Amino acid sequence: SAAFATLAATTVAASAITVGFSQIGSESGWRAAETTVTRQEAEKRGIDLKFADAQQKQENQIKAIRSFIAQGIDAILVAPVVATGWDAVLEEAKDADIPVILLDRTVDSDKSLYLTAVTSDLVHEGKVAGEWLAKDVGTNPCNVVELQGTTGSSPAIDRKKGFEEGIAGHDNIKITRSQTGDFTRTKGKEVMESFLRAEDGGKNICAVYAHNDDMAVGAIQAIKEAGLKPGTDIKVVSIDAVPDIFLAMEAGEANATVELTPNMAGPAFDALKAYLDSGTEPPKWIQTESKLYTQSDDPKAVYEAKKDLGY
Ligand code: GYE
Repeated sequence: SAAFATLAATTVAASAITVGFSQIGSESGWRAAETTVTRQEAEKRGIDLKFADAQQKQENQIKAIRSFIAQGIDAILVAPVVATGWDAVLEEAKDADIPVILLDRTVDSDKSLYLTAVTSDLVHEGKVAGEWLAKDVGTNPCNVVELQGTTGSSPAIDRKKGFEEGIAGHDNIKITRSQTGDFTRTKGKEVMESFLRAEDGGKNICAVYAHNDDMAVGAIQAIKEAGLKPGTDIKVVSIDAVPDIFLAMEAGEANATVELTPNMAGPAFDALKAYLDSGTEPPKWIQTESKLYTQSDDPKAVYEAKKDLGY
């Protein structure tokens, strides 16, 4: 009947939801793309997205989440900068019946404190990078320097572990130095410069493993400034698959990367909708794909395909 149709239309309009997103900051090209894509995915679905940039600080994320709770919004997305210290604020969201979805990084809190986590298999990514290197160097000796992500973040912990698994059993490959570059180009370059100085101008380094492409791009710059050829004198392997690493690959200056999709929000919003509409509980982990790219994967074409996607 007409009355029913009106009521249904009203219900649809009233069901537009508000979601708070506590983003880490803008340390990397990948992070910038995730922010852009999250806004696009929200807009597509008519979701009102409240965005909070934490400038890399957990305390700012906790404040933002508390403010979302106080506003009584419908759900919260959070990309947790570090893995520990979330229990209290997640309990508060739970007490307020506001579902929380983790994006791209995990926490060490009890799984009952969040609805789901949309992330890649961060250990697997590191393992793929390590296995690529092991295959590439064969039986030649290889000293590796490692640029770690943000200290205490799940990708830094897991990508380190995974890489070590990937090179396990290859006694010719050794990680000789490992330090954080905080997922940024600037720090990646700085730390690589200190590694090069400490290792006879780089002569004792066979490869650099960076926990993200941005640090790899910084390291490539440092290697060039030291008078060596990145990609040949020192192999470069990293994670994310941002457009700039494909330019470096095309130039022969980067060797391999493992792709991380910046679209974590799409699957998160889909799971949220099913949950809010019909109470469907998503799995605790929604895993995104990881794909290895090397110089033989037409880096120029990949660059062209990716360059306008929000990076
Ligand atoms: O790889 C890196 C970033 O949390 C998995 O964070 C993500 C990582 C990503 O800044 O570039």
